[in-house]
Amino acid sequence: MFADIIITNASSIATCKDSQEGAGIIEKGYVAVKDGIILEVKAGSPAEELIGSSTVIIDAVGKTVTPGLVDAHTHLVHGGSREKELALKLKGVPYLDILKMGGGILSTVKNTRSATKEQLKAKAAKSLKEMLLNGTTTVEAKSGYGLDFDTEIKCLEAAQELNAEQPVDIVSTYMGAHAIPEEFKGNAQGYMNFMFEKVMPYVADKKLAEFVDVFCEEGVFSPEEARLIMQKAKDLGFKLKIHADEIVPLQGAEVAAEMGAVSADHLLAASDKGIEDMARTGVTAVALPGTSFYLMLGKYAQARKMLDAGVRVAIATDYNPGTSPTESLQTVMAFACFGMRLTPEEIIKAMTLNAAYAVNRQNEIGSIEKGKKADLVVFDAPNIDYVVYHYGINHVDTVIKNGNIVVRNRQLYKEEK
Ligand code: IZC
Ligand code: ZN
Repeated sequence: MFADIIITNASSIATCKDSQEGAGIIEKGYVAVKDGIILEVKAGSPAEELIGSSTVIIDAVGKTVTPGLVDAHTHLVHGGSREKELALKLKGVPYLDILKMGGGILSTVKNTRSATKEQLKAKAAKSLKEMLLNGTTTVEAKSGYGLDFDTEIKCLEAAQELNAEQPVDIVSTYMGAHAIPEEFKGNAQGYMNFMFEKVMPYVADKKLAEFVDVFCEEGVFSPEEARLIMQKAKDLGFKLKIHADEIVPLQGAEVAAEMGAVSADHLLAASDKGIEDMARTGVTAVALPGTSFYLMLGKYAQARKMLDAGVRVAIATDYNPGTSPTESLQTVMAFACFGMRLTPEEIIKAMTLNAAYAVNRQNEIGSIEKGKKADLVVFDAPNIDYVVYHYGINHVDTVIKNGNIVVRNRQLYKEEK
């Protein structure tokens, strides 16, 4: 059988297979793709039978091949930006105080409500293009900057339409429980009833999201409220995520385990018991070290401790206008290494297979193995250590999505899906 595409002569291939130690590195090998699926990944050179007259050969001499990167936590669709809060942050005003003053998330809510769906799509499309050029082939995208019915639906529809219009796959999450809107100020129960009765059944019915996420934090949603929201989501058939123990320790990791969440995200203030509970119940931890850096928290999630406890750890950008304004997983690799002290092999696995677990796509994407989708990145770097070490720039040379070349020589190659 002829392959459609063969990436040959790769210096290094990080297969990121579950069964392998570290990132399952193959030195000097090739990857063959047929009909959008990975056909073979091996050391050495491809057999003659694989190469037909129409086979596209990509010479990866001196380069590193990895699975397409999976960004398992973003707030992709939103209006406006928050660079004006930088001055306040530098004066030492805490994130939760800016939110209390009606800034923070609530200022992005104003900008998102006043934007049209087309405007939101145009802004998000720019981010998706940036992501693709930086090696991201699947992205999780949360709503949560609308909070009212019309704007939440507008944002989820924008994500759904973008999913069909460009190459990056989007996994949608409804996050009405991101903040309590001004119109329900002091009435969390009223806002929850509104989500339960009006928004969540509609989102479920129209299949606008797979996941429901809750911001469990002091002054936002309490663990008791998070449980109620997660239970309602489960009853409607959604899978669960939770922003847990980001700033104040509230036993969010324990709530994630108890409710059967697919992932718990942030976890800077997670307790030892919470970490044990996550390991026991198979909750994937999503660490967001770019956010720790940007909030100047002076600490990171205890990713090493979680890994040692047997928790699957993913790493994502948390791309959002308030606490992590970057689309680049490569930028976040630096914080994961120099902040959380993870190795480059641990980091690439956390941004591929483990991230695929965090969005429930582990059977289709996240590793280079026969039968998985051909989502692949070729980095212009001799090994994965080099990508992390030479930080602050984009090393992506080529991206293959669903077996199609979408980035080549650092440029967009073909835009259709
Ligand atoms: O807009 O501040 N933590 N949500 C929860 C955020 C940060 C995003 C924001
Ligand atoms: Zn977030």
